[in-house]
Amino acid sequence: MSNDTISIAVSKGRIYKEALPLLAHAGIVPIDDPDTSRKLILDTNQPDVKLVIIRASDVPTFVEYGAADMGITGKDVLLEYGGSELYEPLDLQIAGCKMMVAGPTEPAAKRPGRKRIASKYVNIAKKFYAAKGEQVEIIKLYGSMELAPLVGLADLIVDLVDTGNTLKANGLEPQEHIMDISSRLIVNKASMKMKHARIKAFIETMAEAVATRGA
Ligand code: PRT
Ligand code: MG
Repeated sequence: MSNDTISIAVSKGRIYKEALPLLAHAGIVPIDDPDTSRKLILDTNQPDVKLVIIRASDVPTFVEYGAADMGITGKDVLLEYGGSELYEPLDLQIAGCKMMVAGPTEPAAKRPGRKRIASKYVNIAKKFYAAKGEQVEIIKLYGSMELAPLVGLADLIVDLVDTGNTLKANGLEPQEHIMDISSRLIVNKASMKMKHARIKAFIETMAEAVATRGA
């Protein structure tokens, strides 16, 4: 992105919706609506601030490579991404949920061999079971994790849980709490240097918005 523009990468959906009031507090109001517009770069009321609309899991990549100066994404995505070439200055305390192990309410007969865990979050799952010293087989899925125990693909899943309704509807229940998840503000390292005053001011007003909201 050009030097006189500040760009913020954000996924549409719940993170975008919950970030809007915080951005508004920082004086940033998008002009286009990502639900009705096909634009991937949204103009805002501030001519030099743009929102880049991308998949949640692509946000760290865009920010690390400087395709966006900053980004807003879930801690789950950041942990799974793994790279350390990003600043993570602020917990925005939005899009909250829990990373959990879940399994059938009525477990099927035990299969021989290692426990199988299906997840989109293979790195988080690996780390969790390694820390427990438990040898498991992790199976990578890209969605509909809840299905895996129902069809005998896996014994358990590692997934995000909010209300627990999705688990319940599929005969599953939460079993172990891995960690709390919320969305974070991330910043490209070069942008932090080159656009320091503006980014610092932005982080400060966003921090203020988070504090005000929590009060
Ligand atoms: O495009 P893609 O599908 O990859 O992204 P997305 O549509 O999932 O993005 P979006 O906007 O939904 O944001 C995803 C981010 O929101 C995650 O990375 C988390 O940081 C955060 N978040 C918070 C959640 C949830 N809560 C959540 N409940 N992401 C997903 N869920 C899923 C959950 O896994 C379950 O399948 O929503 C379903 C409903 O949850 P229950 O427990 O309320 O039934
Ligand atoms: Mg989704």
